[in-house]
Amino acid sequence: MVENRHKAMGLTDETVLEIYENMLMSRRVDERMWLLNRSGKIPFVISCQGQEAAQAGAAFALDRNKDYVLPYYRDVGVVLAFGMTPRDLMLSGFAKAEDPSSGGRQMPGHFGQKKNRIVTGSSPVTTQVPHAVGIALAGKMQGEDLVTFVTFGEGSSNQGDFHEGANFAGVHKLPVIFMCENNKYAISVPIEKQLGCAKVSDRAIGYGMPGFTVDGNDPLEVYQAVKEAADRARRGEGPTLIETVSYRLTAHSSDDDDRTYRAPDEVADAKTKDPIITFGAYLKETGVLTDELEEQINKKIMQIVNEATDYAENAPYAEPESALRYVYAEQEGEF
Ligand SMILES: Cc1ncc(C[n+]2csc(CCOP(=O)(O)OP(=O)(O)O)c2C)c(N)n1
Ligand SMILES: [Mg+2]
Repeated sequence: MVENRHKAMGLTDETVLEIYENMLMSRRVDERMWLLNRSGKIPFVISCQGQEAAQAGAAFALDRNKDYVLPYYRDVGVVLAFGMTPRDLMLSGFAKAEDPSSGGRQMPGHFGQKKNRIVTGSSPVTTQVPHAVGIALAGKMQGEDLVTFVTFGEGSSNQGDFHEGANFAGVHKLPVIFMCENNKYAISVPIEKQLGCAKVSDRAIGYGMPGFTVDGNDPLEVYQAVKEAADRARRGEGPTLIETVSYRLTAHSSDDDDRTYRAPDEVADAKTKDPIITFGAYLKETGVLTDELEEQINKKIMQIVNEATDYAENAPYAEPESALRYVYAEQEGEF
């Protein structure tokens, strides 16, 4: 038996199993999207594969009934944990009218769902960062108990939006958690050519906030860091920058061929640290997961993914006449 780390952190067996299920659901939805793309059924995929542990660990450390999330395009695990369903994600993949993010108007990965406080984002990377800071400012001014959680890639942490948002949050001690999902690439550009500093988290000191780099393949380590950041934010002590280090296991998107810029050995090596495998092994070693339970969970997840796929594939597209809806103001009652 290995050391039971989750118990020491105050997490129950049920919670860590939920975290694992979230990771597995994210992976299976993503894998299905690739199959659908390669068989010509959906136009585009941008993957969460390799980042599920960071996403699940973080989301479970937040208050999923109160906090606001401003995810970026790979955050399948975050949005699932905040209440988006596999069916919702598939509706977006197929660009159907019922897609909660945009009614089939935006590319997949532009998650938005008002009822779950998932705030929609734009395609220019990092624009969600100042939005998260603004929501935190509004919450503070209105005396609301909320934290905003915003994610972005390490390449995107070079955009001005990150620096302006981080500085403003630092000055005003706003309840924001900045989480950089460092997957070592920005499309074809490797980490060594992206940053002048050693770690993304080194930037925190410049904005007057604590910065931490954690193992993005370990959901428990991420959980701990985000929990402490959320507690700090709720105490009025301001923002935190967390960098989760993992590896992008797929090409950048379904329109990219990563064989042109990285060696197959590098990807194969990263797959040995795949968080789905390593966290599954941890749960087995601590006696939380058995072979039978694993089989049951897999079966349940595949059934949900199959149902979501069928539903979305058969769902109607938006009416062409509705194309300008949400672009121009409409008469009251028209929506
Ligand atoms: C402002 C802006 N510049 C460029 C792009 C094109 N683009 C989309 S994703 C991406 C790479 C982002 O890399 P990173 O932030 O590391 O995120 P990752 O995709 O690796 O998760 C780029 C350059 C964009 N969408 N917006
Ligand atoms: Mg990246």
